[in-house]
Amino acid sequence: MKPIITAFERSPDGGQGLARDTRIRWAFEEVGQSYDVRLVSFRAMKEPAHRVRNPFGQIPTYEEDDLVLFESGAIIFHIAERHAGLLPVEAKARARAITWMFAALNTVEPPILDRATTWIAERKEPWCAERLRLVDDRIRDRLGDLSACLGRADWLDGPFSAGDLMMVSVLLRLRSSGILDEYPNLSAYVARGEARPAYQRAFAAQLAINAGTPPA
Ligand SMILES: N[C@@H](CCC(=O)N[C@@H](CS)C(=O)NCC(=O)O)C(=O)O
Repeated sequence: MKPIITAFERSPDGGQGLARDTRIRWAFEEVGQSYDVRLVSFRAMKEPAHRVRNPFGQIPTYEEDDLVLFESGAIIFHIAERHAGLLPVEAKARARAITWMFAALNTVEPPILDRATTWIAERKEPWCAERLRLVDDRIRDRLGDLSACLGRADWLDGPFSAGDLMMVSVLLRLRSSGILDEYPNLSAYVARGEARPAYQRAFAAQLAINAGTPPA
């Protein structure tokens, strides 16, 4: 049985690839594992049948036989543990790649998500511009450090890994803000991630659903 993931029946981003099923699809494509997708509406996500998969009523989830997982980080780690290609074999390099997965999710993604939430939920508030300025400063703190760490390297620690997959996925959310352009090596890093054939296939698959032309 192929693993099954859940994705939005209709993504709020209209197919820009920012919903987190895209990062799972990308991981599957990198390791050559085919998968099925169960599409869920916003209403269905909050119903008991979906909360069995994710207690918070969110996507993405992962099902394989009687194993059910949620949290994109846990799902990608699970995929990377079971297939070659996303985590180095050498123990210390592997531990460092996993560290970058956590850094992406725990250190870099939070202020980026805060920006999205401010924009979506608070943009009509009179203090929104001031709040965005503060949030953007926190993002710049993180990007400045990340940019220094990446330097002129292609990837964060040796060959492309699940750490890069996660970091690029997180940074992609900044594209429309223009902030990423202030860090040319990070912009180029994200572009390198997006140029990978596996990412292109993942992006196209989610776009097809959101454009109403899923593959037969
Ligand atoms: N930390 C979770 C976040 C999951 C999440 O926020 N999912 C979004 C889509 S990308 C969602 O389901 N939003 C709808 C909602 O929360 O009601 C993960 O990485 O999987």
